[in-house]
Amino acid sequence: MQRRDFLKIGAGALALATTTRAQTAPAKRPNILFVFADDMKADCLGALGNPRIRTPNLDRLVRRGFAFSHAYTFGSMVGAVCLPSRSMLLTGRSLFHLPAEKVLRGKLPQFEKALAGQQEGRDWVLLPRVLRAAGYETFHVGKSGNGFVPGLQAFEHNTIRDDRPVAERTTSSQNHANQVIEFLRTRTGDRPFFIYVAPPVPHDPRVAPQEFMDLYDPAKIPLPVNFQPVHPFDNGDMAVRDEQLAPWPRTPEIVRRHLADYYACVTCLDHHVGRIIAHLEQAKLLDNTIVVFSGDNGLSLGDHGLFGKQNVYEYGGMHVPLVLAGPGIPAGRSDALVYLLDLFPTICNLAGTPIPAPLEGQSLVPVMMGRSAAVREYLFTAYKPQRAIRTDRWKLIRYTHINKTQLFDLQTDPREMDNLAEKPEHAGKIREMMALLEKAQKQWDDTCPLVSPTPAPAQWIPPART
Ligand SMILES: [Ca+2]
Repeated sequence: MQRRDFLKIGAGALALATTTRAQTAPAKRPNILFVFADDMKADCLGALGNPRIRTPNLDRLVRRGFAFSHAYTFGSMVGAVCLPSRSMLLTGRSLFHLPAEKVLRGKLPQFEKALAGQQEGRDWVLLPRVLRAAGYETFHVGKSGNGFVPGLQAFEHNTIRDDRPVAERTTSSQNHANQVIEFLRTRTGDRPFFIYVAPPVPHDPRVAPQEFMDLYDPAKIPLPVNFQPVHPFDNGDMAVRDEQLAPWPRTPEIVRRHLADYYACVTCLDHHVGRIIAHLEQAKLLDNTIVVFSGDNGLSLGDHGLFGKQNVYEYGGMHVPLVLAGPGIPAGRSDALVYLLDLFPTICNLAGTPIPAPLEGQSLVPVMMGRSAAVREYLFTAYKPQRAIRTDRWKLIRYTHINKTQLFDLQTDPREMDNLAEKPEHAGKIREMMALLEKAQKQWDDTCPLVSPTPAPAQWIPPART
């Protein structure tokens, strides 16, 4: 089905979000609170199936809202996966259509030219600008490091709280929640609000107040089932910053310690998200507020011997949780394959404002309203030389620098432990998935060759301990 067809369905499905209604009854538009965590693993909410972690407030959101179990950021060509992720969120553009990294970081003036349509004839739009034009009061508080600077500057109220020093990180979730509550307490007027709160949590350094650390005994946290001491081959970025957070070979003890610290930070974040939601309820704003919770990218914490987000495994760099709850959104779940860049058009739908033409994502409203089971047939992700394509059932990863392929049957092997590419009976499936990967590359303007004429050695030897 073509994008326009989906948009037509979306507009028809959601009575409160039609353009006509929005133009005639702007006062009824919902408020939007968007909580965007930093390095948020897809499998770290209690209500989404993790019995070890305590997330009571986000669990309540999941129970009354709509959760997408297969949500992904598109990928990255730099180690800081956060940067393109946050840029795609606020521009609605896909990875290979983003401006250069320095422009995203606000270090070059080209972005303003691009906004004016002077660069490659493109007509750039930004989520905060679109919502502000639709009558929203827009507020951002979040980290500046690896944030999308021109996007953040487009907010009417923009407070950057980086909280880099470790001592401050313990109260990072609290500080961000305080800022949001203060904004809600002191704002005047009756415009709907769009709040984008993006604390650097649970990103490392993973520290939380002791009461949260005390909830998790590392000895009682099970290892990931796909734990390995060292990733079995060179994935193209084996010693990037995040991978150096733990020595090689990874040990069960260090993985458990990292998981305990990570869970403590997530529970702390959950607590302070709960404070914001409690304030909305107290102020009688919650009934007309859509709450969105997600994260900029996933993370490996011992999975496959990896510790960072610089990979395309399912429980690695690109897979994130995604929950929406509020007026007009039914309780439900979907395993549709969705991107974070689908949120821009989705939020436009929910806010009752037209979807700008340049957006590349799909509104998820038809899925939430039960009018459609999917928005796309396959999902493509990319990280440096790594390329992945997945369908509902099958996943192929191609490491283009070493000409290595992995094939997984996600139906029977969701943690990607049994590489079927090494079994001759799957040659046909590999050809089929490689063809799909090439199709996706053409669709998204990715020019990376899938076969290297001069492949690097696949073996990787960890650096010696100093
Ligand atoms: Ca991140």
